[in-house]
Amino acid sequence: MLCNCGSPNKYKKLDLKLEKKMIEMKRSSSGQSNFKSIDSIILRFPQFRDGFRNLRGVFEQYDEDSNGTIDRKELNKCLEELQVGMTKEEVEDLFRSCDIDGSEGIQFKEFIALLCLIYLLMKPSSSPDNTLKMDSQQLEATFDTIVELFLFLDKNGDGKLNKKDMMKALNETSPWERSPARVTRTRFKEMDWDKNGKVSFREFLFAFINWVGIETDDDEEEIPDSGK
Ligand SMILES: [Ca+2]
Ligand SMILES: [Ca+2]
Ligand SMILES: [Ca+2]
Repeated sequence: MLCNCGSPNKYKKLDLKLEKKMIEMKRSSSGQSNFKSIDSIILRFPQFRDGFRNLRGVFEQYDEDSNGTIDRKELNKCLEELQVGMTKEEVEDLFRSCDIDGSEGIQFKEFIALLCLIYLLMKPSSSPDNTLKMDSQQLEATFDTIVELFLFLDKNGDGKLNKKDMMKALNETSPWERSPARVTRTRFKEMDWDKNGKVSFREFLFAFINWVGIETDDDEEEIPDSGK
């Protein structure tokens, strides 16, 4: 999934939009956060997993030919039904920026990220009706929490995570307390695909989905660890 390693950021526009959004949200959050530490986040992983699992049905609904991939045609239909008012260009941008394995299609994991980005880009909107028509409060809560977590980690509120903040956050909590700094450095490198020294929201989102681990559906007991 890290095939974008080293390639220049082709989706600057989308990432800039997200960055702005994050800065905005950080400002309006007035520094309040429900998170005290990474520990409190890990405690909520089962909730995240439930939220992601519920999305499986949505994914299958839009994957009309059931090939495990949502192609452009299927995505267009999906966005139409969700009443996402995006231009063709925006949709293409979104499609490519979420198709991170370059498979020319959106797999389940990429779909979660895609919905999260749409949700964010549409919020808050001028018209109250113009929100993602997912009819899922749980899903919105999941996405809101991911954003909250990002804002929690973004100490200086510039809309991206820098190495220092990440290392500090990861080191100051018990699961990583005894782990050498090397582990957190590796984790940071994993997140920062385009190697610009910062973790953007999009990079963070994919890392987070992996971190929560949607592929461990059958294995409830698995404890997320810092390895990998
Ligand atoms: Ca399909
Ligand atoms: Ca893909
Ligand atoms: Ca980066």
